[in-house]
Amino acid sequence: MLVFKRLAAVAVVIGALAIGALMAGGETAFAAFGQAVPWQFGFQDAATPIMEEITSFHDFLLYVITAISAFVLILLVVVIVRFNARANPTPSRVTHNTTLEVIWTVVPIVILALIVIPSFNLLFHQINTPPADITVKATGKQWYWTYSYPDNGKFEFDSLMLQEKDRKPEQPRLLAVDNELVVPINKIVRVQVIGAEVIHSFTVPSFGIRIDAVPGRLNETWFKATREGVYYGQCSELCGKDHAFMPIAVRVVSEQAFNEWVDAANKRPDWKTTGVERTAPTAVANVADAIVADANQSAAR
Ligand SMILES: [Cu+2]
Repeated sequence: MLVFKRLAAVAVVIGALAIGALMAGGETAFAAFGQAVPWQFGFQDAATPIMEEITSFHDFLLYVITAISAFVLILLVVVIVRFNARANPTPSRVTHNTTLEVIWTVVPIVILALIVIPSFNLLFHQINTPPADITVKATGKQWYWTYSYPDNGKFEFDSLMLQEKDRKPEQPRLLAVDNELVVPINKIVRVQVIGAEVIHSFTVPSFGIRIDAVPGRLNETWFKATREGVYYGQCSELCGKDHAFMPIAVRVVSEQAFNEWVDAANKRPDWKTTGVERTAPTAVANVADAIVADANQSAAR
C-alpha cells in the first residue's frame, strides 16, 4: 500500500508541475511570435497555412493517442483488479477468441487509415510547391547563411548572427542577424536550399519548414507567410563548431516595402554578384569563443 501512496504522491507532483507549466506558457505564449518563449508548451504560433495544417494534424493525433492510452490504461486496471491471484484464484484456460482477434486487428487498421488521410494530405501540400511568386536561394555555409534573389536582380548577401555588442535589447539573443531574409506577405516563396561545404538545415518553425542544405544537391521547399513580422529559425543539422550560432531570421513585409527593399538591395555595391569580388565575411570567426567569453564575463560579475 505504501507503494501506491508514493506513486500517488509522484503523480500529484507531476500533475501540479504540468499545470504550472501550462499556466506559465499561457501567459507568455502570445508575448512574441516567430520565436520560442520561456515555458512554451507546444508549437510556435503558425504564420503559414502549412504550419496551421501541421498544428491541427498534431492536435488530432494528440486526441487519438490520448484515447488509445486511456483505453489501454483502463484494460490494465481491469486486469489488475479483477484477474489477480486473490480475486480470481482459478484462471480461465481460454487461448483463442476469433471475434476478439478480428476486432483487435481491424480496429488498429481503421485507426491508421484515419490517420493516413490528413498525414498524406499534409505531405502532399508540403512537397508540391504551387506556382511561385518569388524564389530565394539559401546557401548554408560554415557558419552563416547566404541569400540570393534570382528573380529580383543580381545581388546576394550574407546573414550572420549579431554579436552581443551589436545587439539591441529588443533583438533576441542567438537568433537576431545582421541581414535578414526579406520576403513579401501573402506570396508563394520558393526556397532553394544548398550547402556550400557540409550539410546544414534550413528551418523556420513558425512556417513549418525544415529542409537539409546538402552540398551538390539543390533542395526545394516553399512557404506563404500570412502575417508580417520577424520569424526566427536555426540551422538544424549538426554542421560543426558554430552550428548553434548560424540563426535564420525572415522578415515578412508588405509588397510595397519588399519592392523598396529590393531596389535598395540592388543598389548596394557590396551585395552585387557581378563585376565585384565578394570577400568572405570577417565576423564569422570565433563566434563561439565570443559567446564563451560573454558567459565567463557575466559569470564573473
Ligand atoms: Cu549549419
